[in-house]
Amino acid sequence: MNSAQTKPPEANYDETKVPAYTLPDPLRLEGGGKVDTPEIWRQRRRPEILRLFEQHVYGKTPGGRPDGMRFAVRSVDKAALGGKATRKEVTVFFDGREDGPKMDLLLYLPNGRPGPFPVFLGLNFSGNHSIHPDPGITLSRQWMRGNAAQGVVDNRATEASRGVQASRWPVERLLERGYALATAYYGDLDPDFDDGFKNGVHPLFYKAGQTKPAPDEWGAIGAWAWGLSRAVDYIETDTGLDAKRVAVVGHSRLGKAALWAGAQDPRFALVVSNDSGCGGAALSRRQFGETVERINTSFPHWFCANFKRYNSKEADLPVDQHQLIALMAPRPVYVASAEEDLWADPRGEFLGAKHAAPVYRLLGTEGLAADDMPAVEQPVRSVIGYHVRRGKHDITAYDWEQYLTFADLHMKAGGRKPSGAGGG
Ligand code: GTR
Repeated sequence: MNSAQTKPPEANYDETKVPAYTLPDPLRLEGGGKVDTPEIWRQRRRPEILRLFEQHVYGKTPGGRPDGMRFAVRSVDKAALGGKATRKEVTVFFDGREDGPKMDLLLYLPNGRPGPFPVFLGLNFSGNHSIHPDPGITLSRQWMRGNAAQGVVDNRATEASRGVQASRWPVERLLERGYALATAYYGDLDPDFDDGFKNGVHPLFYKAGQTKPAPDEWGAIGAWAWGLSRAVDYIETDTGLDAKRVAVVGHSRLGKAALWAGAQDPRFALVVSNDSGCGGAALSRRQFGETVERINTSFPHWFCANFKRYNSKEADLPVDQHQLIALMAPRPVYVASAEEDLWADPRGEFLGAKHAAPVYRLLGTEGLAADDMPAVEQPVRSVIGYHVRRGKHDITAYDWEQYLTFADLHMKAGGRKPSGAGGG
């Protein structure tokens, strides 16, 4: 194979070279009718858009909560982090079997305050032990991407891997501000390499004779999003946690997964996309930075096989990513970018948020209180929130401060609005 022929074209970083495009209208039915009442949105248009994302982008999730799924509390320490927190570890056995696919959830709850606590839930990249140096966290035994700097040896974490991602998880700050944290390693759901879906949770749902997902069935992002919903299944059973106030947060590929989880599962009261880029909050039609062809080439296992039809054919996509954000409506959603993260297309992420706003307005909320991209580190805190911070592709203390303040404003006090989450 001639790699020069198969290599996707170079990324565009020039705003003047963004092609002219027309976005699919979230407030127009596929058959052409106008969506001008909340009822038409809920009953017809929302399900239609969700199906289009399933069919063409992320793939259908073949099952919800599996029969036989069970939770086992593996450890509780009521005096973790010098007494500031209660740390819990809970294993979710997806089909009930000890040796079947499972997810280890790590939870921190604030001490010395009355619960039940609102929760920030997010998957992590490097194992639960990586989010904090706390020696009480069980070291993950799962496959990890090779990373000597993170103490990964032969694709397994070691003691040297503890706390290597701590800058991304300001646990004490969350606790101080009255939130619990729940996290799990994304590789528990599907290890992030292209193995034809032999490992991870996909085989749990194969029909007799099936060996890989059908072209319109889920890839890795679908599995990560599914795992986030299974974490909520656990949260619903824990009286220390407020299952009506769960914010799902994710960085980068896990921001794509957080958005897809929030779109499918209305139990998420608030959704945060941090630098999620292509296939996340950024408009695909802009073809700025990472493109559909590029992402499908580098990561053939992330989306459904049908998504590859749109390689270099963004204009043919029946949806664009503003409609994914609109699926959250009227629930609060926060999109964040980083100024130097051009690969993720900060302006495209802002426009994804902006073009979701008509749906939010139809449902009686303000939408996004900005017509133009705000200046760096000038957060917009309407029900659709947005900021672009200084610096690179990462999730930082600055980002978390904005999410905590946004959650205080839109989730902590009243919980979900009486109009209900965007469920149906
Ligand atoms: C990049 C990928 C992005 C983003 C990022 C990440 O290689 O191109 O879409 O997902 O990885 O997850 O850090």
